[in-house]
Amino acid sequence: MVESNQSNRLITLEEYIIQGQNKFPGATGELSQLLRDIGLAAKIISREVNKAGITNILGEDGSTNYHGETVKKLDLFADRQLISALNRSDITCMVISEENDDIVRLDNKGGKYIVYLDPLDGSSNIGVNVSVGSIFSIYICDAKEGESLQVEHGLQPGVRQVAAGYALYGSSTILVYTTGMGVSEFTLDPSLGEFMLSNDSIGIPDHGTIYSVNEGNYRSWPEGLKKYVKYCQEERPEESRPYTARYIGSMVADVHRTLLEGGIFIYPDSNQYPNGKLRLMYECNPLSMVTEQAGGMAIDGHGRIMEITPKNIHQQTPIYIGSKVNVRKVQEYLEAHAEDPVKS
Ligand code: FBP
Repeated sequence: MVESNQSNRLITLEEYIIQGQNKFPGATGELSQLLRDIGLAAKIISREVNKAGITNILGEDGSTNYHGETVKKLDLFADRQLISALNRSDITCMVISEENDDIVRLDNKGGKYIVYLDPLDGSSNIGVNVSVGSIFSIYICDAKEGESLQVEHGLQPGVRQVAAGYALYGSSTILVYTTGMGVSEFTLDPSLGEFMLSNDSIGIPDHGTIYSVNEGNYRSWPEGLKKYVKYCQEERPEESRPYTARYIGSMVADVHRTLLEGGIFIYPDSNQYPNGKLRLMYECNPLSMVTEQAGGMAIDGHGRIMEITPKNIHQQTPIYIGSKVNVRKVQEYLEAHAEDPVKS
């Protein structure tokens, strides 16, 4: 918990955003407003998630998304809440969301920002009361005055994000974001309905003893990854090995734990997912920006996630994200065994 050093009282998200804005005399306040809009939507989604078992919002909607995955009712509820919150203030011109095959042009044609959304990450965990989250990634729209908005305006590499973050609906609801100057965390106080600053500078340990990957796909992993997981499991007490395995199955929750405790989260390419499962623009880029801003690393097995030039708004990528020492180690194994055929 972080108290304001003047009055040792808790700081709200609103106050913190305005304090941040005041550091930049030229700031227009638009990005601040956008972060507030997302904060409001996260509160509404949190309220629904917390009582999902007693309202008719669990279960499937009957439709499928761009990836052929069954869409949950809560996915669509979260999508609607976030898009309507972003439509409230005329600063966002376009939204790209996991739940919409195509770009969503908002009423604010002249809006300055493009927002990518994974409205509810970890859908497979919704019905079993395990943490889920909402992920966002914000870019400047470089469309010229009067130019009609196209997909291409959204196809910007992760390094061009101006802000990114997530809400995590777990034992408590938190909002974590970066605008490129470190990572801040806010915890929702339901009694006040306010996000209060709980950590104003998240820093990931350089090395961690937790590895997080769905070992169910082990047989068709790259050989280098198989060897890395064997390395994690070897008895070397002097090097704190074997590591511990943790896998929640909600990327937001697995990456948040990795930010706080160190280690690595991995979703590799495999026979089932030749390009990886997770989505570059609304899962991997935003969580990579947060992780890098916290002092960590995020690669696709070869290079930096945020330097990938996107070709499709829904494209997937393998991801290895977390503490620098752990990510560099797995990269060594992947490069050393890059030519090895997969022995499935
Ligand atoms: P969505 O729920 O937004 O589709 O996200 C995909 C996801 O649930 C990630 O949160 C998670 O890391 C991964 O898929 C789990 O996949 P698997 O069940 O194959 O391990």
